[in-house]
Amino acid sequence: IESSIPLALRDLWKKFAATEFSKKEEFQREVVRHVETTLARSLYNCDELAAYSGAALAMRDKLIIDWNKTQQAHTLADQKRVYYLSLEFLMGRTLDNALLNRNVKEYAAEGISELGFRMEDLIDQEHDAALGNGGLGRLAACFLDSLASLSYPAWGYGLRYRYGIFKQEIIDGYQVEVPDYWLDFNPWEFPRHDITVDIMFYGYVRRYTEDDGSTVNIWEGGEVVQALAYDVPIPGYGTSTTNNLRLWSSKPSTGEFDFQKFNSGDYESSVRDQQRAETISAVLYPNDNIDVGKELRLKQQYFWVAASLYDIVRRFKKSHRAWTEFPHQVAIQLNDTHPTLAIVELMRILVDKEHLDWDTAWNIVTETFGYTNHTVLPEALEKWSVPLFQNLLPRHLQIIYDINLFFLQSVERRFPKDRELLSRVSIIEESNPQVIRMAYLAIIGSKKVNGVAELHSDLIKTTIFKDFVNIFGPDKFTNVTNGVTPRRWLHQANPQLSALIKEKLGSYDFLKDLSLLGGLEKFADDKNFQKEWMDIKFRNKQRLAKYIKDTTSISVNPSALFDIQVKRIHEYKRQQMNIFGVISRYLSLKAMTKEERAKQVPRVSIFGGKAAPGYWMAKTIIRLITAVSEVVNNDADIGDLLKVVFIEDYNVSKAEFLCPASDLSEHISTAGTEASGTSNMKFVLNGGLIIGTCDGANIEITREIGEERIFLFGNLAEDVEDLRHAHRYGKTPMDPALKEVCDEIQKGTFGEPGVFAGLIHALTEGGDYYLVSDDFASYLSTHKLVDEAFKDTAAWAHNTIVAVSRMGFFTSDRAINEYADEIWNIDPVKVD
Ligand code: CR6
Repeated sequence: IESSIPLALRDLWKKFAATEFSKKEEFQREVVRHVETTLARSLYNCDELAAYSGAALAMRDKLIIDWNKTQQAHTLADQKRVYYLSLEFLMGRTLDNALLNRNVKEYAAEGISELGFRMEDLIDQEHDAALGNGGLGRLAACFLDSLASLSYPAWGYGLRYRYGIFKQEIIDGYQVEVPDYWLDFNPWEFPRHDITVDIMFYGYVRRYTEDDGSTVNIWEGGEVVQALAYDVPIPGYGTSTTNNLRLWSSKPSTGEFDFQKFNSGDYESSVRDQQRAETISAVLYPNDNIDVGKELRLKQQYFWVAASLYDIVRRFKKSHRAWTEFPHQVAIQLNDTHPTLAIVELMRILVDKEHLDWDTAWNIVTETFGYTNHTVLPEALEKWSVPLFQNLLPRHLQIIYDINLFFLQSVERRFPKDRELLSRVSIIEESNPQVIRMAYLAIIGSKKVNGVAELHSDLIKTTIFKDFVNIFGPDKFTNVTNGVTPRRWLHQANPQLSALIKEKLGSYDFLKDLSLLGGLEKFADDKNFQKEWMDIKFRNKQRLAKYIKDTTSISVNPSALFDIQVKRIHEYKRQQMNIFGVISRYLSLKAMTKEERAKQVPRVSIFGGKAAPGYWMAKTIIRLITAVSEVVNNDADIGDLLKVVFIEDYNVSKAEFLCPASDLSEHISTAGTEASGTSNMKFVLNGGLIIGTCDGANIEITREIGEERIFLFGNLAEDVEDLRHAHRYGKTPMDPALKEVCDEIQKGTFGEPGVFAGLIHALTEGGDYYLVSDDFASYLSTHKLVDEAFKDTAAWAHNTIVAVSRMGFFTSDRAINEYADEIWNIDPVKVD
């Protein structure tokens, strides 16, 4: 490419090429320049927000220079790339992370302080980028950090929602949703006005025969919407690799307005068309682990998948390789079934547009895709109604029918006469209306299918995808246990702990190779080290106590045991069991004498999490938590012995200061329901212990850190079916302690009992599907063990140090290396 540009021009360009700041004064100059020119402010009206903006823009310039270098290096290297398709990227804030990943925070903070601000305050000005619901979206964000940090040539593709996950307000104890308009100032994205793709919807399929006798299907769309690319640079840690996250935004394809309508005076309808187009990327669906089957959601999925594939194919075609080379240049990972249409769209491109024969195209497709399953919950498995699909994507439906036909024919050849098998594995479910089972399509169209923790990967093989293991053989199915990035979840969230670890291990190398934490174990009994370790925990708890005081006016004692459950509110995650446990503790405390009370370990029970706006039970659970907190926190008999706090609007930034402040965190889903969980990893990595069920990644955490360091309780996944069965046939009397709790609620101790009737009903007539009663006794007795263990500070310190030293496995770097080696077949590219 270079040689096509005249030497003189190249020299001139090089002379004036943008340079990166690399010391304090240069950083300060960039900040002031941005404040004065980009933002048109001055020394006299530069507030914290303007100073944040200046710092962020200066940092962005630095990232973009490395981003350019990286993209050039990747083009030159011409190696296989991976594309991570995810409808959710829960990025949180960027400034702090970028400063730390680029190792400039120290001098930048000094520079900011000389300019009259505190870096901490500026960091706090940033709005979270909350384009996700929970674990799945945050996992995608951790994976981007690891991909860049390990120098893999990788792109993320997602949607640029104008509104991320709603903000949660608690009003009179109830959740109220407030829209999250986060784009008023977002310095981290670059609109690419030159990168647009027209995306079709609706219309019909025209079929005709070519001169050579072959049939051609042409989809003539009804509606056309334009996808516009926004690029977000993703800096790696300790490398200049800066990858790209490309988010698509929708707009009308004919420009601002339909001018014909506009000129003919039909102004309103031309504006309506524009709004209709913009609606596609307007809002993130706020559901976690539940499928609602709305047409707009399917439009979002196709819009994003079609734009991304167009982009990927365009990049591939620049290399003028044969189509059969495609899987050697491109790996596409489907984050859950949301992007499954990519399989169909690539078939459409190869067959209808590039005129490959079906089998060649299908071979390419099935060598390209990988599918990650994130749940076994039946209500979360995506199914699209055939009539809806027929109307919106008529050609894609035909292709799905063909994929299904050829698949079922091959199954029939191998398992003749097994009619039941055919109907069980058909992509089309014969319900009324018929529905398309997206997970089946994803399995059939992918090379590899993985679950996200060992138990989960085993469960999908033996339950929901059992037939497919029979058909394809076990090798198609694999496990990649989730991980979290230690850059954000240790170094950034808990700088004091990270610094202490560095002091002991001699360097920050553990942030790149988390197994080096193993070197801490030999200090686990060192009294001085234990003290420094516990002092840091205490300061993090003090900081949280102050936050709780400032935001809720509840006073909590930082010496109390901080017990935290923060995650989306879901019946399967069993926040209801936690709050029932809190009520039970309250009742026991009330029944004690003064002397007995004096021996109890003070507790602060902290909850946080959003309920999907339409999930009534989840909202009732929040209401019970807030109701209990009103009663318990104001009971003079109880004082500091028990406090209950609900943290409003749990999000990534709040997770960053909650994780370092826990003594105990709760991961108590009904066994077999939580695919992995990732906050369990974050809490242990920050020196907290966990109480949990034998579910998801808790099991592997136990294997790594040792069962003496985790408070496991409850029934096992293998027993769940029988227990549910027993409930259905009325064979399970309610646990007596739980009965007491229910009676107390029904007495009105926590306000009008009618409000909570649904929760009680679920335990009784509802058949206790999540087995709260079955696990309650062991849950309570395990909490007693926790109290006892907490009294022995030295042993507690020892256990948390050993646990942290053995958490190396749970870095997302390990997970990404596994994907790279076993699923994607990609190698890193060095960027100098
Ligand atoms: N809700 C799982 O429930 C897992 C993440 C990431 C989830 C959770 O256990 O850790 O994915 N599943 O793998 C889905 O979103 C479907 C989640 O976040």
